[in-house]
Amino acid sequence: MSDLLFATNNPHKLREVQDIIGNEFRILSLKDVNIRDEIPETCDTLEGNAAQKAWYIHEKSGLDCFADDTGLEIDALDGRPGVFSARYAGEGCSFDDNIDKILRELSGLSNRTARFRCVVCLILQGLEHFFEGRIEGVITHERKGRDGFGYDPVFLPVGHLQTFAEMPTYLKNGISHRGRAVSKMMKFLRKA
Ligand code: ITT
Repeated sequence: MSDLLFATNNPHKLREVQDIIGNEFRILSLKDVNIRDEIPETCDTLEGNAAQKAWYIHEKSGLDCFADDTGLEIDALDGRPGVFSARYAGEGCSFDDNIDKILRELSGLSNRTARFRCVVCLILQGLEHFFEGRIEGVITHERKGRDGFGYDPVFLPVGHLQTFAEMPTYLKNGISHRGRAVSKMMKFLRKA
């Protein structure tokens, strides 16, 4: 089984990706390789940030690795929070602060369509490869469910009756932006 280092400081993402990949590869965390850095994320696109995170950790560790940058794009907010999803309500804000902010901005608006877009950048033998996954949905009027993380309690994927936070992880992973992007990466790795 090969090792692949996942360049993330988000433990929720790590758990999801370990579940998606199963035991085909062993996913190493930054803890496993003793890297405790705050990874720089200063680009204004998901692609740019995914590449920045992956190269930063590749250069530190010398290992094949990948990073994921994800944004929630809300149509009525011209695609915000998008690349600013993590700190939408300000530096040091919580998931709850971010949800409160989007619910406030959407209040009174009938168009609540949105999508999660996830870009994975894989550095394999010194070359970068990109994989994208997206899922369309709507932003609910209130939080529902306790699982997942981030904006999951207010994201209702199209064709489903449960928000991402109400679904068991395997169901979210089966249809999610991250599940789709990582599955594309796996397909590529099987052939590499
Ligand atoms: P790393 O950069 O260390 O991977 P991060 O949390 O900063 O962790 P992102 O910049 O990609 O990662 O994530 C932006 C934010 O988008 C994240 O903090 C969550 O609030 C939200 N988010 C990402 N994936 C999500 C998901 O699957 N469900 C709900 N919200 C998600």
